[in-house]
Amino acid sequence: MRSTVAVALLLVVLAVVPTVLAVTFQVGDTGGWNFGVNYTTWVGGKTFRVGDTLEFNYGPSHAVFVVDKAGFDGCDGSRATQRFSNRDTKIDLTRVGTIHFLCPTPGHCLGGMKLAVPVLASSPITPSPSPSPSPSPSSGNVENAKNVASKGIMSYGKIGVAMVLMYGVMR
Ligand SMILES: *[C@@H]1O[C@H](CO)[C@@H](O)[C@H](O)[C@H]1NC(C)=O
Ligand SMILES: [Cu+2]
Repeated sequence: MRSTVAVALLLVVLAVVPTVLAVTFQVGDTGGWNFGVNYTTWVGGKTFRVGDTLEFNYGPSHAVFVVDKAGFDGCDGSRATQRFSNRDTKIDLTRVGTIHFLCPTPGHCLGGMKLAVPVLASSPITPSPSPSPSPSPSSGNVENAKNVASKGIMSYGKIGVAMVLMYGVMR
């Protein structure tokens, strides 16, 4: 009986820990995947890592194509490797490197519906110590620090939920 509880607790911990630092980004924030959002600006200051997810929300006049850099630069979706039009598209970031997207509706990519997301390696479980102050800290560093901080808060939240679950199991 006790060992069953112990195994259950272990499974909860194993299920929670790997996802502690994973983040789902709403592409375009409240603007979604749409006209009128500058996706270069949206990407700026964010840190994307393997294990994170991009969520595209959009209306029926749009779609999401995954293209290579040439397709991105030329707004050419004809050689897309993935095509989605389900209005709520979740893309798991599984590889380091830049992943490119565009909307294939005529004129939309040229109008700005294109997105290039630089993906870094997955973050370690424990956040690395903040870099020592350099003579001219860039605003990028500040943004990164904020990102790490919010991920840290998120992980505490999930650990808190796990502890509440464990408490329920143990009672
Ligand atoms: C988006 O904003 C960047 C600056 O952050 C600017 O260089 C670029 O021209 C803008 N793109 C569009 C389509 O307005
Ligand atoms: Cu579109």
